[in-house]
Parts: sequence; C-alpha cells; structure tokens
Amino acid sequence: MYEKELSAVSHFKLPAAPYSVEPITWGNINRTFTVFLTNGTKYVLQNVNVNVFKKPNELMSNVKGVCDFLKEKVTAAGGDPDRETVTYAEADNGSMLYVDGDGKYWRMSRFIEAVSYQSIARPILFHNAAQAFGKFQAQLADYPADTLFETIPDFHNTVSRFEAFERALSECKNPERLEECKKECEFLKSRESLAHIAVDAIASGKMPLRVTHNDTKLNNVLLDPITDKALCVIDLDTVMPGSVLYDFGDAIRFGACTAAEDEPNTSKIALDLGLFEQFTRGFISGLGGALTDLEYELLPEGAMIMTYELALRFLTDYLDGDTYFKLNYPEHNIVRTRAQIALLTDMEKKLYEMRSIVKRCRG
Ligand code: GN1
Ligand code: MG
Repeated sequence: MYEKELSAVSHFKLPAAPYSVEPITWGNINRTFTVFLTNGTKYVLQNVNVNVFKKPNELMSNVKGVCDFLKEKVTAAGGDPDRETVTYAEADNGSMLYVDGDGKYWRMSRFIEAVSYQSIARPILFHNAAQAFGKFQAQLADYPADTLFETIPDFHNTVSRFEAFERALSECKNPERLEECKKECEFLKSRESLAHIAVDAIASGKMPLRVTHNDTKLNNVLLDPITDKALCVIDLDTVMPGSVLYDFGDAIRFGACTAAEDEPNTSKIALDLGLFEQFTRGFISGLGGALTDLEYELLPEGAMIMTYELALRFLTDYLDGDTYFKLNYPEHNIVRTRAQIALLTDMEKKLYEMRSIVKRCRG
C-alpha cells in the first residue's frame, strides 16, 4: 500500500524516516496524504494535479515566494512562523518538487497541528477564519504582484467561465446529460449579467486588483482547537492578482451556507445571514478596513458572483465529461451545480439584507 507515495517521500529531506501514509480525502484537485515519521512528527504529501496546474514549477515559485514573504511578516510581528505559515521540505534535487518516473509531481510540507473545519460548528469559528483571510490579504498588500505567475489563467474571470460553459454546452455529445441539465442551463444563462460585475469593474479601473488567495474555503484555514483562533491560511496554489470580492465571496459561498456544497437535498440549502455577518465583521477587521467604497458596496454581489461561478464550473465539467474536479460518484458535478443554484437563488432573495449587514459592519 502507498508504495508510490512512500517512494516519493524518500526523495525529500526529512528529520526522520517515514513509517506510514494516510490519505486526506477532502480537496477536489490534488491528492493529499499525511505522512507519519518515526520521530513522532507528521508531514503533508501532495501529488500536484498537472491537468489543473499545467506549470508546476511556476506554481511552486509562487507558493514558495508567498510563504517566505509571510514568514518574514509573522516573525517581525513576534509570531511563530512554524505554526502560522506553511513550511515546504526540500527535495533531493534542491527544489521543492520531486518528479517521479511516471512524470508525477510531488511536494511535502510540515504538518501543522490544528483543525480544519468542513462546516461551522460555532459562529466564532467563522469570524476568526474571516479575520485570517482578511489579514492574509492585508499582509500581501505590498507583495510584488508582478513576480506572481498566473497558475490558472482567468481563474475567476466569470466572463471566460460563462464562455467556457457555452462552449461545453454546444460541444456536449452526451444527450442524457444535456436533457438532464436543461433547467440548470436556462437558469445560468438568465443570470449572465452577474458574470460581468467584477470583471468589468476591474477592467475599467474602478475596482483595484490585489494579491488574493482565490480559494477561501473554510477548510483552507487552520484553527487552534483550544483557543478557536485562526493560525494559518493554507492552500496557496491560486494566490494571484484578483479582487477582494473573490475571497470574500468564495468564503461566504462555502461557509455561510446551511448545507455542504454538494448537498443533494436542495431544500436544506440557504444563506445563513448570521454567519454572513460573522464573516463580514471578521474579514473587514482582518483587512484593517482597507477597502474602497465600491468594494464595500459590491461585497454581497461578490458572494453571488462566486456562487454563480462555481455553478458554471461544476456544470461545465459535467457537460465536458468530468475531467476537472474529483468525484465521489458519477452525478457529483450536477448535484454540486444544483446546490450552487439553490444557494444563489436564496442569496438573490437576501441581497438587501446582505447590503444592510455590510453597512452595519462597516460602521
Ligand atoms: C477546488 O481542491 P480545493 O477544494 O482546494 C477548486 C476551487 C473550488 C473548489 C470547490 C484549483 O478547490 O476553485 O472553489 O474546488 N480549486 C481549483 O470545492 O480549481
Ligand atoms: Mg485549493
């Protein structure tokens, strides 16, 4: 069992020998494992998905650059860089990536003893996660953005995402799937204007580009199980120039929903306004309030745009024959699409309440 993984591990400089490997099942892109060492420490091993991250060396250059930059900031602020930032292990070739005989790319990082939540057990957790994502963005405000590679081109370009959906729809060769998702396709077409809000505001120079995380799911922040404080933001693969709306919106989409992002029973899906408020407060305070008027104004739309984007992406993948996201069962992508549409529908009803909450939190 796990011979390939253990063989990859043997190419990294580690403080002790590995003795076992266990898979971590969440995460829709890379394959991830916990590696246990004989000295009692643990490491995280990842097999980078090169179908998604086509230039793994550029990816690691981004990740390493951001980690090193954050380590300096954390140290200067008197924090613990080993717990508050990710530390990658060096491979025997001197880089942070090992390529095996099958052309698979592997990387390893120190395991941080903390909790990653899939859903909110207590509201304070969401507030603290929000603060960490806000602070993450504030810390990277003076990061040299021109040194960052675009690891996935047009990642949150919702106009391109809409075009990709239309292309998938016109090229789909699976009549059953086409029939099955007619309603969803109509819904997504009817909301096309959402795709333009952030993209146009950025293109016209009305809204700034910042260095953003771009994948702010709740499970991408580690929290201390005793104090509930957020320790470390993880999964830096998509750190790229982007909009504050993306980080805010994606976190709301995932964390302020009353059900999982792949809940099959859509009647369980709604936006929890209490959690929306917790996140908004935490995020603004983590960012130190450094938002423009337009950014504040569009935060609720940010939540809708990201939910819409994920609906487009899941449905595109379904129509394309499931080549991008990991699946647990064949219908997974259409179930995810329906869940996003249900959430977006509820957000549309709650738009005015979201706006009042943002105003209140802005103070
Ligand atoms: C993927 O693998 P994970 O869970 O970090 C995806 C995100 C989606 C998310 C949906 C590189 O993230 O964009 O929001 O699934 N990451 C990539 O669950 O596409
Ligand atoms: Mg990710």
